[in-house]
Amino acid sequence: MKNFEGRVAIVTGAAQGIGRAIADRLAAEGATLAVVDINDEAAQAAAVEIGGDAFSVACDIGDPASVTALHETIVQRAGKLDVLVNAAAIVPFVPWDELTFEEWRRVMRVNLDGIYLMCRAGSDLMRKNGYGRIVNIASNSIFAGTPNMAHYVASKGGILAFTRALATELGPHQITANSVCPGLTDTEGVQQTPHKEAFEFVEMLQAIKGRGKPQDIAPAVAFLASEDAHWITGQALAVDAGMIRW
Ligand code: NAD
Ligand code: 4PL
Repeated sequence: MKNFEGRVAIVTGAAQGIGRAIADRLAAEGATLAVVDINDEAAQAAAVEIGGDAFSVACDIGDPASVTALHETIVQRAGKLDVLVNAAAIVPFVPWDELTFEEWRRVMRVNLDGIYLMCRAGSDLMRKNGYGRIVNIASNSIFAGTPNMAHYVASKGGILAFTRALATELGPHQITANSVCPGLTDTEGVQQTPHKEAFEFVEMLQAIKGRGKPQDIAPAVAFLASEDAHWITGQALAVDAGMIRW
């Protein structure tokens, strides 16, 4: 079903991993897709692979000027914004004893400041048409208290709470805001960290066995980003084979 025909969507972090799988899914369902990532080369390659009218925009979501420029480009290239999926983040592995304030700030700048900047600019654009779907990617680590990423877990908890508040602010404009909380997922990013050793451990806690892939996360995001989800806002959905329950 072409759920996103005539819809313009931004997916951040779409050069690889979970963001890429979400971009693939929305484009396959007809969205005009902006592949947004700080990794310009990989974002360009992804947009070419996705094909159709997908285009890439290089953006550092933690930089206000970069986010403003991105939204100007969206207006020029697509004329409006219907869907914003914030998947870009830093996924660190830093034991507590090694966690410095500098490292804390590095992660907060992207994972929390970046979400604010994208939602600020994105929702201002959506309001012009009185329609919008925002999906922010949090993590089930906020329920599990996953080790070696206290700053990341804090940033993701911030996303969950912020998204609840955002839903209240944007409801009057027919814009929904929800978060999705993936469990450990096999991505390029995770493969570059010791988190890749944790798959067997999380599988033990999952109701459904197996190793989470980006393609396991994308359908839940696509649903919350669809017109059908108009009566759902301020919610958080765990997509982790039943590892956590709430
Ligand atoms: P990844 O590291 O494979 O990909 C992240 C992408 O974000 C990269 O392409 C990177 O270039 C981009 N990015 C980083 N900083 C950016 C910035 N400042 N501006 C723009 N783009 C930037 O990550 P992933 O594993 O696919 O994770 C995607 C999302 O899912 C993240 O929000 C992550 O926190 C979340 N998540 C991942 C897992 C997991 O186990 N992989 C679990 C739960 C939640
Ligand atoms: C359970 O979001 O949710 C490792 C790395 N383990 O990034 C995550 C779990 C990781 C997670 C995450």
